Amino acid sequence: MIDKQFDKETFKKSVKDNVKFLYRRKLEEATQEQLFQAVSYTVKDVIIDNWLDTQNAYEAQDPKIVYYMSMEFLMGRALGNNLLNLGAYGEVKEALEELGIDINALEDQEPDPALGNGGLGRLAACFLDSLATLGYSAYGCGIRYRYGMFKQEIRDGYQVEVPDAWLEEGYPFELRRPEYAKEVHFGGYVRVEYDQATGQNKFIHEGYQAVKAIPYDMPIVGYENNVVNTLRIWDAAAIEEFGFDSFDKGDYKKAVEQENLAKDIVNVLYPNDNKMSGKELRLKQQYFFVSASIQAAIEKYKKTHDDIKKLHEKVVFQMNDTHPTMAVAELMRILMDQEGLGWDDAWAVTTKCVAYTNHTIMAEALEKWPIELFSRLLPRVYQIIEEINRRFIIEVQNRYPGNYEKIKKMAIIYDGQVKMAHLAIVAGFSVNGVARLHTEILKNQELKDFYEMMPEKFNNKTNGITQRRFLLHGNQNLAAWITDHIGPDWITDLSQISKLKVYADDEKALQEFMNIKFQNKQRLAKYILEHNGVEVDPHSIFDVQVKRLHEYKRQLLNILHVIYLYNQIKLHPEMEFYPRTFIFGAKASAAYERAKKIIKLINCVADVVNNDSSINGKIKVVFIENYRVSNAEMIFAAADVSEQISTASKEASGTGNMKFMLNGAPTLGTMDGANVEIVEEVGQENAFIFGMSADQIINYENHGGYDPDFIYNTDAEIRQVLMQLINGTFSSDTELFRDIYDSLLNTKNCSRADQYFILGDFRSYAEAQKRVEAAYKDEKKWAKMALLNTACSGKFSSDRTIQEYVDDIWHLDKVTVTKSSEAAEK
Ligand code: B1H
Repeated sequence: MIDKQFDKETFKKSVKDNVKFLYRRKLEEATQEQLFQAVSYTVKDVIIDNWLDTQNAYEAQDPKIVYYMSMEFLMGRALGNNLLNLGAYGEVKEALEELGIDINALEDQEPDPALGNGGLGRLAACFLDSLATLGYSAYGCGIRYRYGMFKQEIRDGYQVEVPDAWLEEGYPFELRRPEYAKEVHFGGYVRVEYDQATGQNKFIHEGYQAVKAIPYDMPIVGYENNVVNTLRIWDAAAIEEFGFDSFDKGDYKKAVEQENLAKDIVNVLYPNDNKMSGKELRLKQQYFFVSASIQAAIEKYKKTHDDIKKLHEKVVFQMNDTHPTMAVAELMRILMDQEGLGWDDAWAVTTKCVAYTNHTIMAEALEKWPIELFSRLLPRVYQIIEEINRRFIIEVQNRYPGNYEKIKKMAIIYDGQVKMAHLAIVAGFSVNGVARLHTEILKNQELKDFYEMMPEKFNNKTNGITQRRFLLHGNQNLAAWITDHIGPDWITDLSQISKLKVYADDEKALQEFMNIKFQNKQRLAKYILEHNGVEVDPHSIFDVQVKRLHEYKRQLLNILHVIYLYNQIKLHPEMEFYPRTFIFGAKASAAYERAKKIIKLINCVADVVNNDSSINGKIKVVFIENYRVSNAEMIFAAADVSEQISTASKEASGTGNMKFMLNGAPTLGTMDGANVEIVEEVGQENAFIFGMSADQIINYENHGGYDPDFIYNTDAEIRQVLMQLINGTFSSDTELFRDIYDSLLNTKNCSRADQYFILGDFRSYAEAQKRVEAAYKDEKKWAKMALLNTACSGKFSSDRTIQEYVDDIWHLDKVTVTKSSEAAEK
């Protein structure tokens, strides 16, 4: 697949030329940053040829297009991934070596484009990779935040947020497309005018503020198939350049306002995971990218099609959670106010074009907007939502005559609020959850009323991850070993990885498999030494929990258990204990005080445990600073144990769980989210499952009866651990962790003591951890278990997930792209 542009000599020359043209320097004088830029531009050149070829193929074949609408795309670095997908990584690595450049160091120069928080944003990125690799025409639609997810620094054990200025040096893998700019309107009012000619009312939006949306395109390279799709993210600019023009007209104030509005909209990603922030600016962000994206989609459709009533035959909008749900009303607005359709025709098209994915049942994440704010910012869009709501309520009344409870529970607008999920369900032709258990909870609990009324809309799409980033790129040694044993087909068809099962009892193979794990552990140990100054033993069990910090994910359960083990070892120095390294990585939302306290607690425990010579280094605790996509790749590759310990029913799917499994780390987890399906694939005996079930948790939540105080009072060892939070063991300030302590008990008479059942699951977790230790001591047994996790991970490729979306929801056409250079040769 290596094409001519990657002829080594041509490549080397191009890099040298780029260094010269961009920086007026010789190769030997260039900084690492300059080399990164020069190499990236060379790579981009090649990509652009494929991009054009893809465009031509799409124009010729006119496939249906999916627009994946998402506030977040957590892309991670592009250089290495693009090279791999181009099939040029090996060649380029060699070429760079010949120039005296280390490709790893070069990759490390790239800032992580971190336009997302966690799972939801990373899922969007994996989906784009799979769509391109499977040859489907797709656009990612999002926002070009000037500042992405903050960088996390740990100072004195506390999280400090540092702005992520990822665009500072210029990002080489983006293309500004001012020719596709769109206008987006905010505020103002709607004037109704009777149109004599049609006998219909016209709705005219006036007195608004306008912002210009300018798209930047990022190439999404498919794996060795010449396909390059597009992630289109929007920047904002003032419509009128601030200048003499407006100054002379006395419009100075307006010009400044427009300038500021534009600057603010795309300034920064909201750093909340699983929590809605009810800020006006967030609503602006949502409408800004939704409106621009839909305008662009319709413009593109109209270039080659003349019947707007058939839009749904060529276009589908997938709404990544409710954040882009304005798409429903915006599409209606454009179809009616600009394309001249009546309500019924517009509704018929819209409801065949939009589909909705739900990613969470956490109450605090459900989007509800005050109607005051909504109608003021988006008067026409609000008007349309009111009409959708009015018509929907009539439907509910017809279906359930006299049942006002139903209206109360199902209305889109109720209690002065717009409920975005209700709008998405009413207008969407598909509503999907992200793992089987999650979809069942949606159907039977959270969205029960909607499921009863429109069961045909509901379906499950269990999440997946791209094996190309999280194995082929992140764990290159294992990838090579797998290819040696079963061939390379797993790269584009992960179900093939089950062929590894024949090696489950092959001692040589198991030994090699574990040797690779050991090398990856050494690599991580080196990183930890460099970044944390802590020496960890790669022979110890690497027990890893990396994910956003949230109480429902229960990092607190993990660290309380570490304290418990520490106490045990101190009390029984002679007891057998296999050395463990507990590795954490997590960002807490900047305003989430308790989450930040838990980070501090982990670091305080680390300080005490790591420096207590009496335990002979049996336990080490490490908090990896600034967990992000680039270091995640290395961490998954090095993990022995995958901690997936959320309170059952709370984690919709999880995707980190799949990345660990792919890299041969058994799951220590609850029966939550996709863990359920992981266990189904790998077998109970190759996972460590503990804790209450989702049913039990939901039952407690609905009927009460859970009493953490009883556990505290009757279990002395748990009580000791909790006491240590407030008795100076981990901080001389005995008040420091008081809030955490209080959150677990009824001391403050709080109604939801231990909301996440940490004490309730503690003993079960400790027992599961004992099983982990016993299993790990049996080297052969463990190796087999680890290998089987990799071998059984086939289901969890995002290629499988995307194919299901295509078959059941999107109905896209597969496209093949031939290189124009190859075509010309023929
Ligand atoms: C997930 C979010 C989320 N679910 C609101 N919901 C946000 C909600 O900024 N906000 O307002 C941001 C993110 N994120 C995650 O989605 C789930 O917790 C995971 O379980 C799931 O694997 C992931 C992808 O489906």
